[in-house]
Amino acid sequence: MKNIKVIISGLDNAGKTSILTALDKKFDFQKDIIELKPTIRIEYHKTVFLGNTCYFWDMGGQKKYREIYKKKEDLYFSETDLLIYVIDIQDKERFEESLNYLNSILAFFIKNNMDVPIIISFHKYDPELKGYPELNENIIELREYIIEKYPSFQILHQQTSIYDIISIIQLISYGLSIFDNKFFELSLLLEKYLIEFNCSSLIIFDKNGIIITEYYKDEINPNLYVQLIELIKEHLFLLKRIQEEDYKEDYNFTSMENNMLSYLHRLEFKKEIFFVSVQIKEELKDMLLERFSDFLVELTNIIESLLS
Ligand SMILES: Nc1nc2c(ncn2[C@@H]2O[C@H](COP(=O)(O)OP(=O)(O)OP(=O)(O)O)[C@@H](O)[C@H]2O)c(=O)[nH]1
Ligand SMILES: [Mg+2]
Repeated sequence: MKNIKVIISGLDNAGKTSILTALDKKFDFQKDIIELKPTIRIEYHKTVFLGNTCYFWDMGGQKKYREIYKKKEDLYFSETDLLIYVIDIQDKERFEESLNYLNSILAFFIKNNMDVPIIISFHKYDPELKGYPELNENIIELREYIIEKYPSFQILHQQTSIYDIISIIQLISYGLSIFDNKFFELSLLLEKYLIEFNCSSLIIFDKNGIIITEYYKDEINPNLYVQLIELIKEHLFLLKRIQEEDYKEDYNFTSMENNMLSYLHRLEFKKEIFFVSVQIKEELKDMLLERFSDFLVELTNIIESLLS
């Protein structure tokens, strides 16, 4: 069992606390305060993911705080396992300031030979803004700049908005999944069974609704995608109910539009609970059920090695 320290940084008003609040509401993250001497109170949010306890440090981004962190860098930034850096992509005027702040954090990591994986959250990418070319160009530019400037870091990125809860879940899930290369094996397994079941999507959640791994059909059309998002939302909702009501059913089929079915399967393993979520055409249901136990055997093998 490991403790994972995740720093969430970015300028004031970037949306860090909002991101964590969205997660708290949806899942059972526990909120707490760490008293850090001398003056600052850092709020941290905690969850357990695959047997590891993850602490998310919400680092207030106002200038006066940034100056304090700078003075006591060791206290705040040492032993960081993952940096999530949030940039408000609607606030072009402050891109430069934000990149400077990112630079000062990475300078600390470089100075101390810390090989910290980084996820950049291009935040406030609200659903209604997705079609704006200027916004998308800004993101590409920022991304290229960052990747070019810091070739020695492993940098992932994700567009996020608090109005798109899936994007927030993906942000956290990608972040946590880079700690173990067995996730790669899981991804291959999902790819294999996606083809075998001929389904549209295959997703594994932990009991808090954090995505452990996911796989989608390549040629997913926009209609299907909207349905898929609805399905994930519904499954997260169901997950929450299952937790609250101590629901014991092992699976649940729900009919969706266009002869599609959503299937949620509960898997209990070494006292940990996982969920497999599948979106599939109705006529393929029997075939799915026939082959599902083989899939579960292979899945359990990998999860076992992840938990050990
Ligand atoms: N449009 C939009 N607004 C957002 C989003 N996320 C956060 N906001 C807004 O941005 C403002 C700042 O959000 P906070 O979460 O307080 O920002 P913060 O990064 O924690 O700021 P500091 O604590 O000062 O560092 C609030 O008014 C939020 O409602 C988003 O995805 N889209
Ligand atoms: Mg905040």
